[in-house]
Amino acid sequence: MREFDPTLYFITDSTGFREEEFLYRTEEALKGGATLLQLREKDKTTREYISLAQKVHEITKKYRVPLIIDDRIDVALAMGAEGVHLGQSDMPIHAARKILGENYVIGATAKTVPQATEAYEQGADYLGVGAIYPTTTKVKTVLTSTETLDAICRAVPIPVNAIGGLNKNNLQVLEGIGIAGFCVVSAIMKADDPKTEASILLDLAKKLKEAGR
Ligand code: TZP
Ligand code: MG
Repeated sequence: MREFDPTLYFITDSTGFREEEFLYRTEEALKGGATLLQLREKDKTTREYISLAQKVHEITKKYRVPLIIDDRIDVALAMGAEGVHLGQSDMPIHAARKILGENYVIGATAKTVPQATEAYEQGADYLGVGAIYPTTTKVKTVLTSTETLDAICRAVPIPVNAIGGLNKNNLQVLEGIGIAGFCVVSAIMKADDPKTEASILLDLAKKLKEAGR
């Protein structure tokens, strides 16, 4: 399996940014210490998605951070990303694993313990669980309680990341839960200074992981 560190998982959203600004912010997040990066595009054509992914990949390679592509196995294969992230409406994990083989990171969204154990049994490498808080990022999701997050962490042996509305001021609810890290979109994407924000969040993520052991 490919190595990855889910401690501070930055998920991008290019909505509202010129490409240059988007790529700059993405690089700043990596400079600040984001340990894993997901390109998440919902409105791009396949060609646009691949083109942007190639540009982002040039950046992530410099920082030796794996690039995960949201939803699209074909895009990941076409441009040589390190992995994909699949939700409950995307390709089943076992089918994705069959196509991609062992050398790709495959992440899954899970909102319940049965979804989590199913994704694990089908070969997922990590889980994203949430939304912990309401989010301003465009997504079809429901809230997941921290009790469910805790139960999922106990139910599967793979890394579990919290996601949804998280920022440096509201992470206390994750204390004592055995997460491997957390995911943020807007906390970094929309920060005045994405690099500093990422470094603050990385520090907090490390402390949370330590406390959740
Ligand atoms: N899945 C559950 S919540 C979410 C996704 C993709 C969006 C999280 O975005 P933000 O801005 O960190 O709340
Ligand atoms: Mg999806």
